Amino acid sequence: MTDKPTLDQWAAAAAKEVKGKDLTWQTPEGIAVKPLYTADDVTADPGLPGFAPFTRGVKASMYAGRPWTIRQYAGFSTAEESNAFYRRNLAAGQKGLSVAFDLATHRGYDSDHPRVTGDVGKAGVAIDTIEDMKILFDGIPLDKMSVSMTMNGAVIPILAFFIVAGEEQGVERKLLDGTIQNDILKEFMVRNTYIYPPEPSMRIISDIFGYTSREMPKFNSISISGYHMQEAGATQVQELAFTIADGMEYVKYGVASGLDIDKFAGRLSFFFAIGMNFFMEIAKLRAARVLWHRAMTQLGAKDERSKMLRTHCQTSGVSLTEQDPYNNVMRTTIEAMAAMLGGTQSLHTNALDEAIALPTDFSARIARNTQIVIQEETGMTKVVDPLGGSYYVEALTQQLVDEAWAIIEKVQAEGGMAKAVAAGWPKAMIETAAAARQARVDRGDDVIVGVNKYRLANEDLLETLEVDNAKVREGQIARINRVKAERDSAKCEAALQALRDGAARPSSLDNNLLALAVEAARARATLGEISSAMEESFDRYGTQPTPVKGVYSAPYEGDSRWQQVLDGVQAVERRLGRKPKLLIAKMGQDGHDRGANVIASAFGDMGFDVVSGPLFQTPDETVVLALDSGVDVVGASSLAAGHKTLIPDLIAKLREAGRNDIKVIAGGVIPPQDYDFLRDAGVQGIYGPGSNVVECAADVLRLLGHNMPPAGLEDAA
Ligand code: MLC
Ligand code: 5AD
Repeated sequence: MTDKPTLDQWAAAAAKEVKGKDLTWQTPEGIAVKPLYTADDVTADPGLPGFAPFTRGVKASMYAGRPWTIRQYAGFSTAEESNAFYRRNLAAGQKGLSVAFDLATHRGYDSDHPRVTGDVGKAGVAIDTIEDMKILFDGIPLDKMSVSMTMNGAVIPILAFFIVAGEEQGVERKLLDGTIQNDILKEFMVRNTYIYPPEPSMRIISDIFGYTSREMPKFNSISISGYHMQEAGATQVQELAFTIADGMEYVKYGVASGLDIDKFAGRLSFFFAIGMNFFMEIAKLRAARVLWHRAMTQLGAKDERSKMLRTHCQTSGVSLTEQDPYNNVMRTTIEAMAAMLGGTQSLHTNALDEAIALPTDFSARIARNTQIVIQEETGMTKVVDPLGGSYYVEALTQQLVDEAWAIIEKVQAEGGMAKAVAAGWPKAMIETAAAARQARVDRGDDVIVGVNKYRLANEDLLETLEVDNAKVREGQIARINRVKAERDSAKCEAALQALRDGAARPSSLDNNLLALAVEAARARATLGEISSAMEESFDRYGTQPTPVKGVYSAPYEGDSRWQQVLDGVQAVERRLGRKPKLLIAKMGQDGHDRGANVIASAFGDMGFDVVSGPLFQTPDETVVLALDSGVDVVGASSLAAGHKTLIPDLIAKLREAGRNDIKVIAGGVIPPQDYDFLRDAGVQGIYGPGSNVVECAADVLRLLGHNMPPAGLEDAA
């Protein structure tokens, strides 16, 4: 009988095969993944599903008993169109609803507000009054269908409309089933659809916890979201740590507002992104459950349901590509499998046209069927936590718990997440990770098929969804006017006045903002009116971007193309007698700022003088900033489909000011079908997802009259 081989013998055999090459993989979160895991790496017993700390899942039978909810996030144009889309999807096998609102709604503006002309109906559905909300759920019984609503800024009017829509359908509040995102801390960190400053925003959340725990026992009062952190560039450890720390902060605020922890904590839910690092994502969901159980035990919860982390997941948008978009179907399938192997309760799978536009019926069908095929054809749901006991997955789970807990402890030591967010270091950590990732992709160190490797010479145009935003806006304005004409204005004004007074006074059992807004919704107050009533006391919040320095440039040291661009910038600088100056402009209510921040960081590192414009500007405000700052180029970053309205408007206004010499370029999620339209309007460079930032800079130098050689000729140059 031969002896069992030892680990040393294995190591020697492997080293021989690869001639001594180090096979350890350093992941972006700084975890050293070894090429082999054995029983020696497993330090913790994962226990059993349905039992604390829920490593293996929150239900004993998991998907063998009931599969996760296929919950596709959707919304565009009007309530009528979105309602019809929902009904088609439900008939085709979707199980739960998830509403995407347009950015005007998110930011508390009615569709007739002058700041939102480019945004109405674009990235989601426009909702101005209870009448819109009723149409949105027409024929969809709110006591039978669970509905998620992604709303954070204008959370009070939207939840009030939802409650009153249920009421007017004949559904009692206690039967309303669903989830409201209501997670403001991550808005301040990464998603940016806040309205009010942090303090009153946290009060709103406690008021919602209070109201829903008393009145809506089946409703999940928050969806504590890491998703947007990963989309903004966070590593999995950062996503995990900041999300759990956000959850702890909300619990502390709820308790401080006088609520019993076990009365509301059972209805807190979570939301994570699932990207392409397959096993890391599976381990992340398992680690999240362990961490939440630990955190809630520490915070004094007694009921096991308060310590049970239930989560929705969405496959990663940022991992998908504009180039060769059918590859996105495979990516999404892999990510969906990671979500299910990690034990999610609910899942959205992205459509293949993610990097270009909102889903069409066709792309939404493939996305939905990705989940249906996994559930109904593969047998994968039959066994609970099938990866439980995998040496690698168990070891990685434990490692993620340890790494994330270290960050959570740092947050706690500094007084909690609200303070950390105000201090800004979590955001800076995420932006650093984002800039580092962009550099790895641009240099080809991280492979993206079809983008920096195996790129197609010619791409076919994909048919995409287009929303006629002017038409939607007209229709919405007509409906707002009708509602205002038909309502009892004295009653509506009294309800709004009560809300104003309520916002001016501290929260209490009988001064609850949601309860007051429900009255205003019944009286047909608009979303904008309800938001403004609170804004009078709370004020509107804004921030200034602060791009990180030296992160993008670090891996480029000694790179000849990089040097060529630096030389180009200096040549232009000598000619102008100052550095070339670029304004990064964010116009409209689009708060997606990962791209803008990464560009600002990278261009800064290359020697450009970069002005990072604030979020939510109008074209007029952008022109003023461009002129006051004396810029040579304006780069408009657009990810929410406002580009066809806002960028031409910007160019027209620059021309009116007599400044045709200022070059305008555009970047972000812009369908290639729109390129000619934008070029005709005067845009001189368009950079979609997957653009190499160093080459964008080379282009800008050409625009500024520098004779920049094409890439690949640096040795000859
Ligand atoms: C589940 N159930 C079981 C079971 N599995 N019962 C017996 N045996 C089993 N095996 C029960 C549950 O206990 C529950 O009942 C009921 O079935 C429903 O299951 P669930 O697991 O709670 O699922 P669901 O209702 O879908 O709720 C999932 C959730 C919720 C808790 C994660 O918060 C949710 O749906 N979130 C979705 C969030 C979302 O879609 N966000 C979109 C963001 S997009 P009971 O009675 O116990 O409740 C975005 C993009 C952007 O943010 O930026 O714009
Ligand atoms: N419809 C469908 N999906 C949407 N997303 C955002 N808005 C919509 C919408 N209106 C998805 C995208 C994006 C993520 C935040 O949510 O996948 O990456």
